Amino acid sequence: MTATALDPFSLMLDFRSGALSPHTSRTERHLSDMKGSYYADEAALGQLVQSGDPLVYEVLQYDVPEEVGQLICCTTVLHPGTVGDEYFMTKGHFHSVRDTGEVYLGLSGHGYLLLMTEEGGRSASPMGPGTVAYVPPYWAHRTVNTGDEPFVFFAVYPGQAGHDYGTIEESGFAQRVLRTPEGPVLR
Ligand code: PAN
Ligand code: ZN
Repeated sequence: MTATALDPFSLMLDFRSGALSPHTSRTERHLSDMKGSYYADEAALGQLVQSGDPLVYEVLQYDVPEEVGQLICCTTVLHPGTVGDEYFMTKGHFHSVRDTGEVYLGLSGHGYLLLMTEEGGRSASPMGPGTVAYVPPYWAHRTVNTGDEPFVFFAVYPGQAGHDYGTIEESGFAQRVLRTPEGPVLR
C-alpha cells in the first residue's frame, strides 16, 4: 500500500453555484493574473485591469494527498465576460505528470472545453449542464465561458497529476473562442 489511507468522506455540491462544502482551498484568478499570451487584445486587457481588475474564475477544491491512488475533487466557477472580443477563460494547463487524465461535469451555464496535445492535436467541445467531458492523458485543457451567466463545472483528477501552466503561458493555446454577432466562433 503506497497511498495514504484516508477515512471515507462526502461533500455537498450545489449544482447552480458550484459551492463545494466543505472545501479546503479556494483559488481566485483575476485578469491581472492573466498577463502574457492568454488574451490577444493587450490594450483591452490593460484597460480592464486598470478599471477594477475583474474576477475571471475561482476554483474550490477538497485537498487530499497529491499521490498516486488519490482523486482530487474541485469545482470551477468561470464568470461571464470578454477581453476585446475574446471570452473569459481559464489559464489552461497540461498536467505535470502527462499521463494523467481528468473528468469534467458541466453543472450550469455554457462554454467550451478546448484541448490540445504537444504533437498538434486539437479539439473543442461545447459544454453545458450534464455534459461529461473526458480529458485524456497528454491533452492540455482550457475552458471558456460563452454565456451571460457563470459557467460552472465539477472536475475529478488524479492526486499526482500536478499543473504545468508554463507551457501554455509561453506558447498559448491552439484555438481561441471569439464573440461575434452570430455567436461564438472558434479561430
Ligand atoms: C481544473 C482547473 C480549473 C482552473 O480544476 O484547474 O478549471 O483552470 P486552470 O487550472 O487552467 O487555471 C483542472 O483541470 N484541474 O486539473
Ligand atoms: Zn487539469
